Amino acid sequence: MYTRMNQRNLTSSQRTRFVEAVVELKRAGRYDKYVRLHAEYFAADGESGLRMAHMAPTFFPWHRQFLLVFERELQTIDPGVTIPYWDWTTDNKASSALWASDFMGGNGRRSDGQVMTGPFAYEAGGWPINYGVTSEKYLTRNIGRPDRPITLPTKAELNGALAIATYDVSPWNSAPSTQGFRNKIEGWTVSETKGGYLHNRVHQWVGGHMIGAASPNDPVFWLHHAFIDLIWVRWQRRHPASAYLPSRPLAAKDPEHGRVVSAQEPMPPFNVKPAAMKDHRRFYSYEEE
Ligand code: CU1
Ligand code: CU1
Repeated sequence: MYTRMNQRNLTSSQRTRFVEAVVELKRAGRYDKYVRLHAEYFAADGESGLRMAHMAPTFFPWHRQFLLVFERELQTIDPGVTIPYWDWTTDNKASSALWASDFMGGNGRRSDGQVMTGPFAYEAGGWPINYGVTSEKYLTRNIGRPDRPITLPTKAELNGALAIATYDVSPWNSAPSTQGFRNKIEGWTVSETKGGYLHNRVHQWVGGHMIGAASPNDPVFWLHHAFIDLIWVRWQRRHPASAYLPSRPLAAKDPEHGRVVSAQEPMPPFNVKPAAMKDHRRFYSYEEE
């Protein structure tokens, strides 16, 4: 049992240890499989087959397991390291210490989006992009999306989503009309021109590699998703009578049959069911608890 901290409360040594463990995973050739795996399980509504990481109820439990596997591998390098979370309702500016040179590094430069400062800058030598949806070898960001400016989600927006008592609703996808908690947080309920809602808008706000299926190329991915995971925890506390849906496999005649996983079916590539992931305290706790 270990604790995930708010990134703003990490000591300077904790910041360094997290970064060093991540860079060591990359150096050892053990990082990029997470980028590939995330891309592989990023099936959209328009594609065929099972949807797992996104546009599906498994959005929360699949990412919980994904982070857990990554975190355990980080701990083989430094047993004291855990994934910090980034509360983007509070640390919502490009000037936040999150983006300092001893941690995530700064924004991409204007000409090509290349991140020039910090441990993940290409010039620093420790962070080549080996598997991307574009051909750049360097990490890119475009904070705030200056050509069509967007801001990070507010506390009021987050609270609005947390008030929804139903976990997810049919058709369990990215339909803008879908008003369940999962899609409200994941963010397909607001158009892309507005940056999407909560989770999606954070990916859009960071920009560069954080947009799209290969988003774990930017290590801030883990901090963003640790907060998404904490949001699920907050929602469970607020709605103790609510649970993961769908609770049972969908009927064969349901158009979503074979496309979404119910509470007691395994989530590939992991051999775990959503129901087994509901209590994070089996694995870790959050600093705010
Ligand atoms: Cu994801
Ligand atoms: Cu994400």
